[in-house]
Amino acid sequence: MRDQQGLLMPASQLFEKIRTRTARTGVVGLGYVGLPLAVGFAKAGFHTTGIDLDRRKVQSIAEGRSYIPDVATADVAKLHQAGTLRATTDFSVVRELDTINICVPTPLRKTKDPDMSYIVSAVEAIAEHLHPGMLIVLESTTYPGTTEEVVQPLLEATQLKAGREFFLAFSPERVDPGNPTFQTHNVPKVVGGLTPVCSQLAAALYGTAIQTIVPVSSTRVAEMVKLLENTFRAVNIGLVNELALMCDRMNIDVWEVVEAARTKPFGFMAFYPGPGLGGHCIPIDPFYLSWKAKQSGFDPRFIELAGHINGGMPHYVVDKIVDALNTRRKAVNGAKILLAGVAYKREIDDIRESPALDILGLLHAKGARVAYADPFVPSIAAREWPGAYDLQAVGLDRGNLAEYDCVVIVTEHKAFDYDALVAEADLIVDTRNAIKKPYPHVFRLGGGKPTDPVIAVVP
Ligand code: SAJ
Repeated sequence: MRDQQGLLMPASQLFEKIRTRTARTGVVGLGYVGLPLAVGFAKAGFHTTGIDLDRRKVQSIAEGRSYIPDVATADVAKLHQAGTLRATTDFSVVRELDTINICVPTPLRKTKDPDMSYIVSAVEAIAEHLHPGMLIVLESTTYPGTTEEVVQPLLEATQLKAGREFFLAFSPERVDPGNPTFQTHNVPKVVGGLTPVCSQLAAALYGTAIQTIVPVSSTRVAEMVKLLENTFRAVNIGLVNELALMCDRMNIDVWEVVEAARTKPFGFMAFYPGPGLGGHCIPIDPFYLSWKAKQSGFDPRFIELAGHINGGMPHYVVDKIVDALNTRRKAVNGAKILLAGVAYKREIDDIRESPALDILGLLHAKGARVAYADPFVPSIAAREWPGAYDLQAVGLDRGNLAEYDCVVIVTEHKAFDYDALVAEADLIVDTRNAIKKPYPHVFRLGGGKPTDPVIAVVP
C-alpha cells in the first residue's frame, strides 16, 4: 500500500506521527547515552518510554530523579510529572511504541572479541513485540555490518520485512560524559539507514531533538564513522606514548615538545602521553574494528600496534617507579607506594579499564604495599583489580606524604595539592605532567632525566 507520493503507508504514517509528535518513542538502555536521549525526545514533545533491566534506574525515573550527572533531576521530575517520560523493565511495552533507540553496552570479551550479548538480547526482546510501522535505531558502538548481519535477521524472524513493514537504521552515540559544551542536543548526529526511507525516518526523529543531522548512505558507513573517530584517538595516543618512551631514552621533554607542536595552527592535533588507555570507549572500540577487519582477511596493523603500545604503558610506569626507588637504594618489594588518582581520566569517577588498576596490580605482584587517593573514587572492590582485596581511598594531605616511599600521579585531579606533594614526598613519578616544573625527586613520564629546577636567567 502506498500513499499519493508513492511512499509506503507505514512510512508515511510514521513520518506524520513524528511530525505531530504523536509517535510513542522508546529507548532501550538508560545509561549515560540512553537517558539523555530519552529526556531529549520527551523534551521534544514525545511520550517517551525508557526500558532498562536495572530496576534501580527505572525506580529513580519513577521518583523523578536523575542518576546521570549530565541529566538534571529537575528535567526528569518535570517530564515524569507531565507524563511524557516513564520507564519500565517490561519489554511488552514495545507493542505500544512507534520508535525504539537501542543504547546498550558493547564491551569486549577477555579474548578481545566483541561481546554482542547485550545487543542480541535487547533485539530479541524487541522482536517479540515488533509490529508494522516501527522504526528501530541501533546506537551502540559496534563493528561495521552489525545492523544488517545481526539486528536485521533477528527482527525479520518475525516475518516482517525491514525497509517495508518496519524501518532500521544505525546512528553512533557521541556522548562525552561531563562535557560542559557538547551535549546530546548539540552534537551533530550521523544517521545511516538500511534504505533511504529508513534514513529519512531516523533523520526526522532525531531532527526533533538534535540540532544537526548528518545522513550517510548506509548503516555500515554510520557504524564505521564512530570506529574511525575513536580509533583515531587510540592510534594518536599510542603515537605520543611511543614518543614519550623515545624522549625518555633521548633525554628530551616530550611535554615541551607537544606544547610547542601545538602552536602549529593547522595540520596538528595535540595528544598527551599517559599511564595507559582507560574508559569504555577508546581502549575497546578499535578492537571491534580490528576484529571485523580480520574476518575480512585484512591485517589491521595500526590498531594492533597502538593497542600494544598503550597496553604496555602501565608496565613502563612501574619500570619508572623501580628506577626512582633505585635512586634511593630501595626495592619495590616492601615499599609503601601511593597512587594519586585511579579514575581513567581527570575529574570523573569512572575506573573502567583504568590503567591505575593495572599499575596497582603490577606493584602488588612485586610485593609493594599499595594505597591510593582519589576524591572521586571512595573504594575499589576486590574484583576490580588484580590484588583481589578491597581498597579504601586514603587522603592525600600535607603531613601524611612522607610515610610513602613513592607517590605516583596517575590521574591529575584538580583537587590534589601538588605543592604539598613536591614539598613532602620523597619520590614522585608523574605520568601526567601535573608537576609542571622539573625537580630532582620528580620522575616524569617522557620527561627525560630528573633535573634541578631551571633557574631563569634574568636577561
Ligand atoms: N588519553 C591519553 N592522552 C590523550 C587523551 C586521552 O592518554 O591525549 C587517555 C585518557 O587518560 C583516558 C583514555 O585515553 O584514559 C580515553 O580518554 P578520552 O579523552 O578519549 O575520553 P573518553 O574515553 O571519555 O572518550 C570519549 C569518547 N566519546 C565517545 O565515544 C562518544 C571520545 O570519542 C571523545 O573524543 C572523548 O570522550 C573526549 O574527547 O572527551
